[in-house]
Amino acid sequence: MTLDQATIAQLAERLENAELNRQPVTRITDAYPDMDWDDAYGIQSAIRKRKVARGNKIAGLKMGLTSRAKMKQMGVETPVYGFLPDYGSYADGAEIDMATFIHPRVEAEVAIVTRTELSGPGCHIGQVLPAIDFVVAAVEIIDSRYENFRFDLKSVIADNTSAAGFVAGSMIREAADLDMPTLGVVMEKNGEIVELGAGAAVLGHPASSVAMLANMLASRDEAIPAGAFIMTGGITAAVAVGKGDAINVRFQDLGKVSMSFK
Ligand code: 0L1
Ligand code: MG
Repeated sequence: MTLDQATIAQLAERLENAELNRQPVTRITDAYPDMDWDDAYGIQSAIRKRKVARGNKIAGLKMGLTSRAKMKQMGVETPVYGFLPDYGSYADGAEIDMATFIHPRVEAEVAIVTRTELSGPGCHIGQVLPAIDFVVAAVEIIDSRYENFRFDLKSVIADNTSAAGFVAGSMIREAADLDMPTLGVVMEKNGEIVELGAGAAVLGHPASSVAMLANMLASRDEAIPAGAFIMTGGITAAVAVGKGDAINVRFQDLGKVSMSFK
């Protein structure tokens, strides 16, 4: 770690205020170019503690930047993880208030709910598959707190990987009934197809993303608890949304997820 606790706390406050007040800020590595990965996850963890202290619950965990399309879109090379605050959970079909966000984007994901705890290091897909309770379609709403989504990997980790909301579908399936890598996804915006993809876009298999999450958490002496809801990462590139837009995502074997923005 290169930052002291007072600076970590101050950066967590700055980024959380940007979220709560919908006022974007410049990326934090401009001011702290020497910050390291522990600093970045330390700031994210301090934001999480601020929310929990205020009475928010943690609805789940997320992996981000798990596909080539997303890495290319954002100009980065490594997956990242974050947490999902409860107030970002929207029902399927919800009309979502644009005033909640700065410049939201949506991406289609496979979500996995665990039955048993998973811990690293050394966690692999062979341990993840039997630990899955069920699989559900989901759409993540991301909203960077940085101006123009301009960030680098450490800045975006500190900003809780742009997590802002999610909508889960209503059909739940057992992992054994799905071929997750070939599971197709079609995203429509206002009735037009804007993105297409398949589950393999997520590190070859969405369950591999869960294994990677367990291994990344292990380096902070944490594990994935039983019953965790995990967004495994975008299958499609993220699509910008604005007032009046309707999003409908069809998932092969998992039904559809829709929402609109007002
Ligand atoms: O969930 C994601 O893949 C987002 C990770 C952060 C990068 C971004 O804001 O696009
Ligand atoms: Mg995502």
